[in-house]
Amino acid sequence: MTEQNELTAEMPWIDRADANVDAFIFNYSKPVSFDLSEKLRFWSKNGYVVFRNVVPLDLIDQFIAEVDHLRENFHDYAIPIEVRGKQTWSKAVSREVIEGIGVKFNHLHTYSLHAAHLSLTREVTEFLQAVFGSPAAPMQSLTFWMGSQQSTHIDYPFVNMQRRLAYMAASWIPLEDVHADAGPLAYYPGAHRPEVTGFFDWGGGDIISREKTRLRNGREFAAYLDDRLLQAHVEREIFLPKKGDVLIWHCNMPHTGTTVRDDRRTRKSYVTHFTGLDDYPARWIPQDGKGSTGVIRRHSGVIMDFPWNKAEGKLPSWRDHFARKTEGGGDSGSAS
Ligand SMILES: O=C(O)CCC(=O)C(=O)O
Repeated sequence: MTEQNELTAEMPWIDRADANVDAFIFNYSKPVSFDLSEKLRFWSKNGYVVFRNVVPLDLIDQFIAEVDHLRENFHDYAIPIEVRGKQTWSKAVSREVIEGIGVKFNHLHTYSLHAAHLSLTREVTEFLQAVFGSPAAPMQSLTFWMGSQQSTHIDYPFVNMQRRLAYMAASWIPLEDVHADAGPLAYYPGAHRPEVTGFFDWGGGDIISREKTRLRNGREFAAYLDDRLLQAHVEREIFLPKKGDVLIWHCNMPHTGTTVRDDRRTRKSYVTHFTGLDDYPARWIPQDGKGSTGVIRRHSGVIMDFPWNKAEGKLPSWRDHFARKTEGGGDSGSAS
């Protein structure tokens, strides 16, 4: 069981009551390509930051082309997908499901080199390294074609493999300009503070949603959060980004996929859930010293392929990249 104090006892420095951004900046020596002081202050106050026009558009187009290929040939790949909250595999579903609402491709950062590079967007890895105190290390990713319409939630009850629970954050990258009728994401500025959200009890005082032991469900969680947000008078902000922008949110930031008012409109987007390398789940670290089918380092972040993934299941960009590395006599397990 995980109690409230496990979230609050070991928080990243910026979340602690004594956080001193000036002192941090004075002592910080890693390269940063933006005004880190301004972003850290904004993060501390609001629980999110946005970088505009930083994600290379050609990288997004390459990723979209690869997801198009996957959507066309989904039966050829055993890629994990989630359909309206249920985990399954691309091999196991029909075309109607793949093209419908409420579908997420999971973990494409370990199947597609383009996805991996999106996860390791420079501004994101630089910012998160400053927050976590160790290199940004993706643990999960989600790829959406349509608006998710997910009810209000916070990530850490579901994303809790990291060693210290509070060392988690997410990036959200639009793969196209987001239209107001396409079910944009919304979040609640300033609500990342535990005083605002409190702690939802999933059963017996546990703040984690565990499939086997939880006594409450996502609908109850959403109702709880909506009520807390109403009581605290926190208004939601609807995120209408342009392709090229990226949002990062705090592990305790409530967020929701708003209603899709026009289901002819796609809302292509790509989410990565991160921790810091110091908090990366130990059992996921490849034991052979090289990585099972690949390690990708870029812009100070690192992606380790899951030890259980199989090389045959990879999408073309990942396969080609690591094949080239092997042919070139380089390190087949590591790439930048
Ligand atoms: O993109 C969305 O609509 C929701 C994404 C989300 O809730 C998440 O990644 O935790």
